[in-house]
Amino acid sequence: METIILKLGGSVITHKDNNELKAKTDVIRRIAKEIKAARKDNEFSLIVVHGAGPFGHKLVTDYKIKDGLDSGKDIEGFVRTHNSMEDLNKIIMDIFRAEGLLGFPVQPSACIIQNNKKIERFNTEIVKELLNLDNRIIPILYGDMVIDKALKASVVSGDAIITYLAREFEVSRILMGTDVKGIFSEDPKINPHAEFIEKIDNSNFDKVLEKVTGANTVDVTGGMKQKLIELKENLSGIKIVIFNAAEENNVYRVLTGQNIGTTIEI
Ligand code: ATP
Ligand code: IP8
Repeated sequence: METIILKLGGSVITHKDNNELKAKTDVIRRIAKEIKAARKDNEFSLIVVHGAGPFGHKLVTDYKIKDGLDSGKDIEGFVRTHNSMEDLNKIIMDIFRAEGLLGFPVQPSACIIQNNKKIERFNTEIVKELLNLDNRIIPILYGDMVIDKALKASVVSGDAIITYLAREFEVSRILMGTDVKGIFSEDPKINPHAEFIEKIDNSNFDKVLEKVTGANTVDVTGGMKQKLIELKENLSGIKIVIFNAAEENNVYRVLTGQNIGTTIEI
């Protein structure tokens, strides 16, 4: 049976655009219903990873802890950012539960240690065992603040978690839900005439990357550009789809194998 990783981008599930600490509960509910419908039609194991939006990026920026911890106030920032990510995760968990999904939170800060902003150790066994126990269980992880051997603590993005998991598990597809149709020749929010790119492979990757920028929002993990670099550095041979999860029915469509968004095969 195939194992799929689904990313719910911070831009989809929170008000990342205006930097407000509010979850888009209607969107999360719709996505939960679409996951449920897809599972009725197809059998697959699913891991969900969600981004932070302002619940993480705003706090890390306000406390100025992007590059590690220093003073006592930074320690407070580290703890409060993690607390805030748990708040967002709880909103998602409650909605998934209300919709009848068996979401199971796996707290990244309790199983990941970084060294200079890179994952050094990640105990993925619990995720593996949850999926082995019953494939209706959906482990849910998220971008978080974790212990860092060089910097005391640092941010781990949902995207870094995904690439690590994908290398550990036999993942067939990574589906990255964001708030734009896929990858464009330029940021489509800045240039509405930017050209949509349907397929990225080794022949056009570098050219595409030149034109991709970070997010226009408060984002300490590098936005779309860092997402592509992360994927290229760590994953080859896995099909990745970047798609618009803010658009109705797209999560259902992509989970059931319909062709939408930008496909990356590198
Ligand atoms: P998070 O990382 O917080 O989970 P996310 O996964 O939803 O969020 P972002 O990091 O916010 O994704 O990146 C998505 C944003 O990237 C889009 O909203 C878009 O404005 C921006 N972007 C920049 N360059 C491009 C490009 N060439 N093609 C598509 N989007 C781009
Ligand atoms: O939104 C960032 O995760 P991302 C996590 O997946 C924090 O990049 C704490 C800012």
